[in-house]
Amino acid sequence: MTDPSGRYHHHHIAPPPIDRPDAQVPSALDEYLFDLNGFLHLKGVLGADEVAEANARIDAIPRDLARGQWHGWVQREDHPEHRGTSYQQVYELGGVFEAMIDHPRYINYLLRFIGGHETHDIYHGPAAIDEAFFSVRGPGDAIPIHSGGHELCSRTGYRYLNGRFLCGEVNVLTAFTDIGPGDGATMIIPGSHKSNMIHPAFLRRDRVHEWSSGGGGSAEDVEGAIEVHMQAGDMLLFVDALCHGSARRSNPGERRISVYRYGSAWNRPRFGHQPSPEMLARANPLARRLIHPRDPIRPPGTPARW
Ligand SMILES: O=C(O)CCC(=O)C(=O)O
Repeated sequence: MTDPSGRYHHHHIAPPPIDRPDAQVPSALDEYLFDLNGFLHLKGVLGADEVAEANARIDAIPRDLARGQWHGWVQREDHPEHRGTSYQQVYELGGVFEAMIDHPRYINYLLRFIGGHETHDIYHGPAAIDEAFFSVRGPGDAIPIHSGGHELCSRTGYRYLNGRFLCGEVNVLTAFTDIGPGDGATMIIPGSHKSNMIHPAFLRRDRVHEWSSGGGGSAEDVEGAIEVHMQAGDMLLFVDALCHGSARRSNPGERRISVYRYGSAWNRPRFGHQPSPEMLARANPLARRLIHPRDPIRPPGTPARW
């Protein structure tokens, strides 16, 4: 409503442009629930054939690949085995993993929730992938509880102001196996991205030990944390500031997920991974900017790496 006196200025800025009009746009309810809870459960995004294809690409990686070693442009992450086995840069495996860089089911959600439209952030690009990894966990494996609004972290934090989101990092966690009770489900505390206080569970545990070799921990004893049960092909889209972790797997077999993390294009990738020249050459223009926001500028004649 216009103020007839002209005294008051309307501070609610216009909605941002939609970057991919051909792709799904978050509804008003999606935005309300994401703001309220810090996550959205997107069901049935990948079909059974896509899940099978992705699992086959993972199965092509030798199971004895040592921590830190490479399979083409995919690297096994060097973390303690009580968190299972993780492979970084899985979009390099192609197929479904490559399509997930800018998947039409969620790309507009990411760009809306990361925000920065029509601001200085956008000079760097629409957004960027921080890391893209696949995690395989067996019996006994888990990840401890971490994150939460109390951290006030630029990289992962949650913010909404004047009609715009400004999330530091939004994650797309995709299930490649069905995940139910005993399977080591992801655990979250709904709404904890806005928490002003540290959860007391953080204070009663040896956090260095539980993340270290010989340690281990899960989110199971954390009051308020709930398991997110998923069907293979479902996705959990959440702001990283949400307090999260996983249950410990007690069932036989494996739990398989991927996590693609996205943030502002002025970020750098978490571990410094770079896309391969082949990947850069074949990626569509938006996907290319998400994995490689900027080409370096050098004096004429200076050879680029690629
Ligand atoms: O493994 C999970 O279920 C949760 C993943 C997680 O904690 C993370 O991506 O930071």
